[in-house]
Amino acid sequence: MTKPPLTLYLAAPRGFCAGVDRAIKIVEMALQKWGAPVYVRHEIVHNKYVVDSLRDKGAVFVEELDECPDDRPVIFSAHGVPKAVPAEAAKREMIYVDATCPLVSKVHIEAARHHENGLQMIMIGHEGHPETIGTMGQLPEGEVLLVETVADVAKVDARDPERLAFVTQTTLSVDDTIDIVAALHARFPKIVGPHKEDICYATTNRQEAVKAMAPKCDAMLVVGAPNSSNSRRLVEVGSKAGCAYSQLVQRAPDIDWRALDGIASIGITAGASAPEELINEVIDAFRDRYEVTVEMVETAVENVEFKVPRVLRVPA
Ligand code: 0K2
Ligand code: SF4
Repeated sequence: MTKPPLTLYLAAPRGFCAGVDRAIKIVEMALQKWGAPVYVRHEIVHNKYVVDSLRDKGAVFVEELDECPDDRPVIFSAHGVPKAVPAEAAKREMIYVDATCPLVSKVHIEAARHHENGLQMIMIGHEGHPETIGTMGQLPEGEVLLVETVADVAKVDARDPERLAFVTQTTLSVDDTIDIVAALHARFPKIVGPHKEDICYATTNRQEAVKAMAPKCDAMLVVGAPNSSNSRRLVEVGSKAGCAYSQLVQRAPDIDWRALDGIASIGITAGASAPEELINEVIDAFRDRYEVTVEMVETAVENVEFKVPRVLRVPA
């Protein structure tokens, strides 16, 4: 039977970012250095395939430090942790390695600096997300006010409206955040913050590529996990940019072929925590059913790399 033709648009950049790559390597190096088991507090990155592969090599994933024994190393995930977490690990004299992405750590430092200058902080982020918990947890309880939407800005109860600063989660929707930042500036003209926001290069680039790709596609799939904030934002960006059927899939078996019936083009991208193996698995599933012509939609070239410490340092 002849296969129907299909144009497969492939977004670039897509998939792993420098922070994810570094975090995974840190777990692998820790396993080599200390042997199994090495504990990891929270999924090192939000991807089941990555977590399962590391678990197979001897990593043990837990949500809280009190689930770890004192005498085994523990790694903190790429999303960052509240200050109390390394403090507790140090108190228990544990070996710990912080795999927080350097771009998240940069936001932690910004928040601490504003606090030292006596400014009250506002964080634009998603409630309950580990990165938001980690960034807010850099300062004492109650010092950071969370804002999720433009509507939340009106509800901010500032100690002194003239002494405020803001930071953001690194994986937000660029366009939604522009609106929230504008609302903050409108209500608090003296608010201090980054030039635009703290959204990282990888989040920005993946959203830009989707914006260029979505209008060409009959449907779009984002390879990524349901708990991956940056992946979910790509689905939203795809829908808003003109591709009404934009869906998240973890792996090829998640594809709803019936919903794709009759398409002539498909767009494929992946969140920053989705490995290329899974993207290839999805592409191969299309090749099985269609006569595929791949067209790249490249809006940026990334060459960011974060150094992994050559020798994992044990904190003093
Ligand atoms: O996008 P999320 O913050 O939910 O996290 P992941 O899907 O694990 O992607 C890596 C980003 C980690 C920190 O920014
Ligand atoms: Fe770092 Fe951005 Fe990747 Fe998060 S998405 S790990 S902030 S590079």
